[in-house]
Amino acid sequence: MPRPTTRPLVVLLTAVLCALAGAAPAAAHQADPNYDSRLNGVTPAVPGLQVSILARGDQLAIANETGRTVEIPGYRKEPYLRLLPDGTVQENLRSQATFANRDPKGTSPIPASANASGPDSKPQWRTIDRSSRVEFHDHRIHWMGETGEPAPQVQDPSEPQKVVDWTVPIVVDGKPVDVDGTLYWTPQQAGFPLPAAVGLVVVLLLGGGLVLVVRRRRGAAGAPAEDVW
Ligand SMILES: [Cu+2]
Repeated sequence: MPRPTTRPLVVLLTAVLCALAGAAPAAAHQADPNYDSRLNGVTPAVPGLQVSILARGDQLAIANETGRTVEIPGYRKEPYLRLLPDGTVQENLRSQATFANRDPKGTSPIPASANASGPDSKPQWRTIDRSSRVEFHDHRIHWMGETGEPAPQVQDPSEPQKVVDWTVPIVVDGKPVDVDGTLYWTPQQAGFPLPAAVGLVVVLLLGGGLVLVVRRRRGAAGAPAEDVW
């Protein structure tokens, strides 16, 4: 009878490593891991309005089950996004924010026609979804500086601390609603991102445990304890 081989173990470890490698590009789209933006609340609370922060502040997500219109103004108070009661989600092609929010650093080109300013400026709406939900990047809720660079408010870069409170004003059924949160400095170990460190520990533990299991089995079967790795 052939000896049990370590092939299934190698397959398992390879799968774990591939999963970790696959996670890396997604992580690259997240906000700076040295910062964490957290939601404090929505004032006044609106039944059916769900607000959340994704990927440490990279995206703000708003779902509208209020049965009313939810409007999200841009940085110049111009119409930027709106969620209609029937689930339609639209962006204003005349809003600077529509283009400036397409990348985290705000460096996407902005067409000259995106020059709306103020709440009464004429919008040009484009339907982008019908899911009652929108996720967008907002430059007010995250760190816009270089990755890993501490904000001026950070006294001791080795210690986590609050950086700044932020507010994103929105409008529900014509009435102002504030989305409030706080940006925190959350220093990571230099040069070695936390997810990679956690992944490495998992792989080492798995690998160590499997070697032990294989050796014990061989020991029990009286097989020579040679290493097949
Ligand atoms: Cu930004």
